Amino acid sequence: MANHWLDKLKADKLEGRKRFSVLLDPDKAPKDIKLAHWIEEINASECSDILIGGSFLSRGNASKLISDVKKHTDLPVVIFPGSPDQISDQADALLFLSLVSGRNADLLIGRHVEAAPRLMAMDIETVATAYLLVGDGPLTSAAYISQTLPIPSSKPELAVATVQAAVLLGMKAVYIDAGSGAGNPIPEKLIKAVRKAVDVPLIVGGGITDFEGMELAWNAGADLVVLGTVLEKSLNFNSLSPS
Ligand code: 1GP
Repeated sequence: MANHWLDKLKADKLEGRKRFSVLLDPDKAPKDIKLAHWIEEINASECSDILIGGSFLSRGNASKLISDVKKHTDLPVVIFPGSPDQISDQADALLFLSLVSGRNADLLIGRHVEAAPRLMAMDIETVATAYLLVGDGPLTSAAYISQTLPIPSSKPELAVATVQAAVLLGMKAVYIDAGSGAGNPIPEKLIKAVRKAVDVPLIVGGGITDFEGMELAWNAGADLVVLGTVLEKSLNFNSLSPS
């Protein structure tokens, strides 16, 4: 399977074209007409990608949401899977996440073994992605559900060693996440340190709520910034444009 999505991300990285993605959580995304309206708004914005997934789904159906979203947009739809049941061949790409900040074997390689036969049989681009949870604030859903400790945000050297190991293992992208709705986004210093350490596309998310936050992450070295909670609360792109 060709690496269309990753190649585009790399090309934009080289050209310095910064991207941002909306993250749709299947538990919280609207349905039917309201979803169509949302996607229209997203299409009309500067948003470059739509990520779909969640670390904990109580009722949402990721596959259905992916098919519904694809009906209304030409933007790349990328799966950000919390579990193998969020895989769908309707998406353009899937972040094949390994939670390298943690020591939960199931999330380092176990779920991947369960998912691999289905992924190999599908026509979907999979992007081996080093996924790091970072933060010291209140426990996030991602940290709780994964039963892992995040990397302390004041320890960029731990994040650096982790992404270096991941790249040596062959991972093609890095996603540093403060967790959905985090009180504090990833600190600039840590993003800069990771950016300096490895040359693969860098995705940053968690707790970013406005254009200043996006700009700070981009300027520190993020290639793709992810926003979920702020847009779930109100799908308003005004605060996400330069003032
Ligand atoms: C969470 O990085 C994403 O995994 C987005 O976080 O919901 O805080 O924007 P927010």
